[in-house]
Amino acid sequence: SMTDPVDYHFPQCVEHGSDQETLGLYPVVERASWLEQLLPLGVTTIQLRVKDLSGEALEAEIEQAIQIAQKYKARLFINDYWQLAIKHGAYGVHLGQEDLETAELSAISNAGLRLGLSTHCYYEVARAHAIKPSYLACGPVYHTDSKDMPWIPHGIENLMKWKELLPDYPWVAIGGINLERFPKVVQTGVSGIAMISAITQADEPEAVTKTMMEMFRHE
Ligand code: TZP
Ligand code: MG
Repeated sequence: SMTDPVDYHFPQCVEHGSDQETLGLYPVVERASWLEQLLPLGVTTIQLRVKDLSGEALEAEIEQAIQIAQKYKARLFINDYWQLAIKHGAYGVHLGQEDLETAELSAISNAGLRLGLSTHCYYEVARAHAIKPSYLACGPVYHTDSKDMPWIPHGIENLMKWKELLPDYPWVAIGGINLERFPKVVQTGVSGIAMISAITQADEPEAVTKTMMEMFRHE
């Protein structure tokens, strides 16, 4: 007989339905030292996305990021390394669809960690929905130079469409979002706005972060 393949239900990251709490400005960074730089400014959600370390150096970076996030009571999502995220007690894990082939979703959910999933097209949105993650990320909204992407940027229009299709998830917008585009993205009503280069390549990362947090608050 056919059993329901969908038995994953991840804890939500925010009280859904409450507009009090959103994921907010969501910097994606490659080193733990960024957390010490950004979390004191009031950033509440952040992702550690390490692509160039392995072994002890990788684990040390993850452990350090988790410690800093706990100190500032921020939600830290670990990209890719779900076992290390579980081992060291991160708030959550962020995975791409390709990671679904190997990640043990039940282990993540049993450990009480949140799960964020990337989606890039309608099919991936449907597949992600079957897993019932804690949030859905939609990207790239605009062209990005930070990651090779075979997808045409969605623009605000598709982001809105998908968000309306599955309104019960916190949505996170990512890809090419900078200070100039930020207000437009805020207006879509997404829960979180994620970025790499607009913060990590900025001349004054703290100033940019503060300005964007202010824009989010005043929407
Ligand atoms: N996933 C979709 S777009 C993207 C990722 C990891 C890169 C975002 O980087 P940037 O610099 O904010 O465009
Ligand atoms: Mg991945």
